[in-house]
Amino acid sequence: AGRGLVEQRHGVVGVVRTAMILGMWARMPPLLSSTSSAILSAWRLSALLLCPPVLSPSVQSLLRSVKMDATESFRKWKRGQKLGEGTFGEVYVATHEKTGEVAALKKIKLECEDEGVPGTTLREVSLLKELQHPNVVGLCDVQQDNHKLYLIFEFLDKDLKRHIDSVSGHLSIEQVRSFSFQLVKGLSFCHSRGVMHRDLKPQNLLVTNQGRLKIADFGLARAFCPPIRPLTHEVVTLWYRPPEILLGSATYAPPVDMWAIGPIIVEMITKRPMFPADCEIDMLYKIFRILGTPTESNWPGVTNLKDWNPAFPMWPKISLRSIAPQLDEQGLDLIQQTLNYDPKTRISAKASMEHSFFSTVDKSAHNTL
Ligand code: INR
Repeated sequence: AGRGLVEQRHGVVGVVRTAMILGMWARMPPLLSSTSSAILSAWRLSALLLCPPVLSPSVQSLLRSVKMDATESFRKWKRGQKLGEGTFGEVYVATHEKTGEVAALKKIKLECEDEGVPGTTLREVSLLKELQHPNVVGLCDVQQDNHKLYLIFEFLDKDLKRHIDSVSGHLSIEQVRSFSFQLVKGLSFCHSRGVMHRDLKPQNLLVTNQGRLKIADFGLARAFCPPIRPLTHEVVTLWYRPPEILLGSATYAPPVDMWAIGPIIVEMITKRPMFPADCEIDMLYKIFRILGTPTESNWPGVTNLKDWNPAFPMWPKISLRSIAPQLDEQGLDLIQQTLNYDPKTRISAKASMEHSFFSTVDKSAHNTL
């Protein structure tokens, strides 16, 4: 039953139907080590390559690369120390057996492990491989092993949360400006390719000691469909979630990602989360207490949202300056625009790159990988 829901949420019902008719073709068989299984796998893979209605050229090329992995070096990456736990699985440091390169290996938990990796997942993953930008953590390799999927990413020293905590005193305004610019630049690139993040937070922004910022965890929501419950006891953070989602809007659009930019910038400035809520209603009320309770005049249609309650208390708006006093006028204006209640008029990633807060950023300095 879960599977049907997942597929509807992916919006690929048509493809899935075709795939169901084709039965086994839709799911990648695991790559097995014994020769006969390898031959059988190779045969099934070849059959998949001849199946144009289901597979796009990019998936076909991914399948070819997976097939190569099976015959050449089966396990190229050696797993090391655990780095953390994300929505979709555990992340480890990994080293390449031959070259010694260091990478981050993400072990993906699949919903129906016994059936292999769904073709739709592989398609999304192959699209992610093409999402290459200096401010997006690159997906370098995909490895499949016994019904498990491993994604190999670029490795960066630490995440922004750890970085903020490790700095004694405050981050300099120039560092905040530079990180913020790199963040909206990476986001603008992904949005222009039709890929949304859906879960931006300091924990999945990776930074280097050289001041580079790259967004991690991009597009995985579409590829794997977030589990309803977290994988472990870890709590899914609500702190960067926009009001339209909290009020029950079912559609994720790029403004969802833009909302998170405001609280992330404020957190870089103050070193504390802007909306540290412990449940959805607490989250809504924490937003309302700062930005004022939304109304039909600043957010047309808000009262028709599924979880709008006419009994919500009416709070007045307070000045953002009192929230982040260290921030200049331009910075406050950018935050105000990312926290615009109406998603339709919220600033876009592309427009925010031109915002006056970034007028002093050396934009060419951010262009090298
Ligand atoms: C570090 C992480 C360094 N690097 C945690 C971490 C602590 C210190 O998660 C990480 C990653 C990395 C990472 O270097 N590359 C990636 C995480 C992720 C993707 S994801 C890629 O998708 O957020 O789990």
